[in-house]
Amino acid sequence: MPSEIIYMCRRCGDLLSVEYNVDLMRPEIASNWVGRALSVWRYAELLPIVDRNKIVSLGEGGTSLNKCDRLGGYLGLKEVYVKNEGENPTGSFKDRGMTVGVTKALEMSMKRVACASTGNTSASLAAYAAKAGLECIVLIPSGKVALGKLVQAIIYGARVIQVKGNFDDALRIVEELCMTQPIYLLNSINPYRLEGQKTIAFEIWDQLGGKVPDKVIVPVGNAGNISAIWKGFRELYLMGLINRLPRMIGIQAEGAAPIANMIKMGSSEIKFVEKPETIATAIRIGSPVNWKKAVKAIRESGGLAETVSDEEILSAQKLLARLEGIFVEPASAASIAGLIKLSKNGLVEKDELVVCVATGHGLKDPDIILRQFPKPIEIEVDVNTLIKILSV
Ligand code: AN7
Repeated sequence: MPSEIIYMCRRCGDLLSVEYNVDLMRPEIASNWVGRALSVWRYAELLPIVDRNKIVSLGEGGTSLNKCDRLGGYLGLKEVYVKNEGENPTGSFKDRGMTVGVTKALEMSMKRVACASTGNTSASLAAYAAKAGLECIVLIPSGKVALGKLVQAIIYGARVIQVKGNFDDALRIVEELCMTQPIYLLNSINPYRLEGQKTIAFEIWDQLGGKVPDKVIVPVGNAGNISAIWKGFRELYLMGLINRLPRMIGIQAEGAAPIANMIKMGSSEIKFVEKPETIATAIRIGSPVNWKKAVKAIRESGGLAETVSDEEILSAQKLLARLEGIFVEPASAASIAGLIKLSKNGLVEKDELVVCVATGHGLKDPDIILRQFPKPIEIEVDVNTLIKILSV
């Protein structure tokens, strides 16, 4: 029942997924979308909200899809695109899920919402809870959340609680909290959030004028987003709006790569990482709750997974900023680092249309940049000094 507060299947204990009446799965639905702005709610027919007048929105979605010719040229690839999710209201793709999830919390008359987070989920939930007038509780791993994200959760008025453990530990206890208290859980075990996030696929399809990418490259942490994007493409296919599907490519940081390791080994079992470690704190996750959905997305689509080192992540972050003017946070740069590695290994070919999903804004994590560069030079107010300096 859509009105029931439930996160896991009562029979098998697995996560749930939102499925729509087959009558909705027709190409004619898309004619409703044409007159609406590019945004999450352009695709309202395929979002699980009953009363559209009660939507909690901050203007999420409608992010740019940038054709990256300088990056493509550098890699010898013809059609590289970056979907810049940093343009969302709180600076990450999480807003797509929260507009749906927090609206759902209101539909269910919940007064309090909560999540565990590596940073972006908490920033996003805090903002949407503020807009909705709900009390927000966020649990974050002590000292492992990028400054910008922490600041966001604080200013939006969330109750921020640091847990002496990692994200996986924080998620475990917030799940327990929400099972026993009337608090609505908005981590990605909540299937409504993934519904909002699947609109990344719809927008890519719209922005490419109905073309389907050959490959979609996504950084993977808790593995909700890659699952959601795959669901989006599959729904377009079920509606008869596209006649082929992209290959889904998941990228994880070397020190937090249970899914990539499993896929690369062709294994049927996952080995969670007990002490995940990476500079990309957003994806510093060892036990991704959506792993089954993500593995299915990658395998069903004929895709693959790859790991990248912290060094590769930072160098891809710099490269994207300098070649394309797009500043993303380290976790997002993992998708670019993945593209670089795969193209070097011949796993992305010259003529393929590739879309990298850049999940969050670079300003979220300024410390990581300052640590890598010297302080800018300082001069007296004197034009001759300026000219002298510029000439060397
Ligand atoms: C920038 O905020 O898990 O694979 O708690 O912030 O759907 O988990 C963040 C994840 C990629 C991974 N890029 O997405 C959180 C959190 C950025 C992110 C991911 C996250 P999933």
